[in-house]
Amino acid sequence: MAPYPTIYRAFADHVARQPNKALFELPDGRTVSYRETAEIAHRIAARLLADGVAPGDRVAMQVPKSPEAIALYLATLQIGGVFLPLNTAYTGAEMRYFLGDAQPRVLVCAPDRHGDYADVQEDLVVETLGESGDGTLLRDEDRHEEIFAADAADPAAILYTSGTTGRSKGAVLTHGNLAANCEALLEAWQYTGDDRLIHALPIFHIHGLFVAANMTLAAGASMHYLPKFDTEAIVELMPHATVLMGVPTFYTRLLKSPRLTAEHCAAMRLFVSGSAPLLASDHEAFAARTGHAILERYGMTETGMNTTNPYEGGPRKPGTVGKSLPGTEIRVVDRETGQSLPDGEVGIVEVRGPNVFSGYWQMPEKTAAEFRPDGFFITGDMGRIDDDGYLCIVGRDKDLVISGGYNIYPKEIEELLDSHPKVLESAVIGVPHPEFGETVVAVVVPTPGEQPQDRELLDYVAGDLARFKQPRAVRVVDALPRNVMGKVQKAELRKRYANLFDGVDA
Ligand code: MCA
Ligand code: AMP
Repeated sequence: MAPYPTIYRAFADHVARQPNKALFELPDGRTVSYRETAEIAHRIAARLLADGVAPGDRVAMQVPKSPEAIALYLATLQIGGVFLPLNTAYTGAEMRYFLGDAQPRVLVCAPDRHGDYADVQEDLVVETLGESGDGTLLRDEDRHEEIFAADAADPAAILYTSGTTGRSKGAVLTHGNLAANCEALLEAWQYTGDDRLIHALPIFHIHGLFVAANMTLAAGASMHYLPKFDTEAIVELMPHATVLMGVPTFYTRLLKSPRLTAEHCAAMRLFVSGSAPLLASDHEAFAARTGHAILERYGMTETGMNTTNPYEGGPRKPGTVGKSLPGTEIRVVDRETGQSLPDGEVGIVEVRGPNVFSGYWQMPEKTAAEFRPDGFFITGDMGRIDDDGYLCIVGRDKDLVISGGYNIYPKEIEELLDSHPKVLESAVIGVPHPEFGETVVAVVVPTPGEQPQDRELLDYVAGDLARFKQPRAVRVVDALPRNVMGKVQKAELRKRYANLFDGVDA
């Protein structure tokens, strides 16, 4: 029987067919071909095996973006390991949790962080990888070329997604999840080997890794690979590229560049937005300026991509996320009864298909609680289906803040604030922000007799929270608004502070 066509095998086919084609085009003009990428991956694979990685073992990565980091991802898939990418902004405390929970065999970190992790866990091998491929990971010349025969159901990656209660959960995605979602996206967006993607997203999330990079690897395309988002660098690349994938903040920022014109975008065929709601006004302003209707799609860590506006054959409607991808089913149900609702009514969005993850890492009860008996996954997003059958995300049932495309769970910040001796209790909310979509505000009730200052509270959380999670404003109040059940009314707080960042220069 032919082996399951994993993302790695699709990449390996392109290595065989077009070895000299550039996979990465770097800002300094350097290119890295398919063959060169495979060679780096084979060296990393040998090193990981020498470190004792067996099929099913986790390989964690917290490194700056580089072609070698993608090669590390590929090498992990090649040998049947489970890839665990982690945000470079995570602090030591955050990292300790992920390492303790996932128990990786190997952690690959930046050379300057080696000391932070060297003794964090017994049995953990700590390798280093710097921005230019330096570090211990690529020290040896040994190669390993054999491909582990992964099945569709075998785990390929764990991505952590925070929970409304308790700690973060690791979503286990299988080789089948990655391959099926990638295939559906290639078809939906007509993405081919002729495409040249502008890749400016981080590679520790679904968007930058399993949408942008996987599609490029599987199609045999090329990417202009930027270390991070940079408005002018992206505008500069547009005449040499065909596709951009980004979060809404990308588009808010691009619209500020006077060089963004229809003539300048003439070579581009597709602009994709996702990870957070795109403002209809940005959609319209972008279309007026460039002639391109941004294609908005909807996904989540547990499911990869679920829906997309059409590439062809229908309008790309601002404020909607389109229809389900081939092979994926979407429904909107009543929160309590789980019954499907008629089109037009708002309910919880549920999804079923080959893209939906296999479960949370070592949390069978939590996994069971998020699925209906008929296999639909409960997303926690609120939506409705419009007259044209397009899904509109109207809000979230889950207590989540999305800032610049990064997810932030209030619970984690509240627990930290509440542990401060001058804080009796706190509520953390997301409020509208002109650049990041939403930003974090902490509303704090002091311990009787205390008057905590904003600065001392912010300094207190700073050591344990990645910068993007830290509150951008603190409000000290006498009491939190509660409903009759005693539950904090966050909606009321969101209303109260809705205009806090009005007029902040986006
Ligand atoms: C950076 N900062 C942020 C954020 N990013 N603060 C809040 N929210 C953020 N997202 C902080 C920096 O630490 C810095 O703090 C200050 O803001 C200014 O940094 P700046 O240089 O302007 O930021 P940047 O580096 O340009 O980053 C902004 C960004 C970036 C380009 C929007 O956050 C980004 O690339 N976001 C994409 C996230 C993403 O890939 N999401 C997909 C996950 P200070 O100066 O005060 O120290 S969701 C997903 O995968 C699902 C499945 C899906 O549907 O796609
Ligand atoms: P994550 O947990 O990082 O996978 O983030 C997934 C969440 O991002 C979803 O559950 C949605 O709440 C949100 N999201 C992703 N894409 C969109 C979109 N196009 N519009 C609105 N919300 C989105």
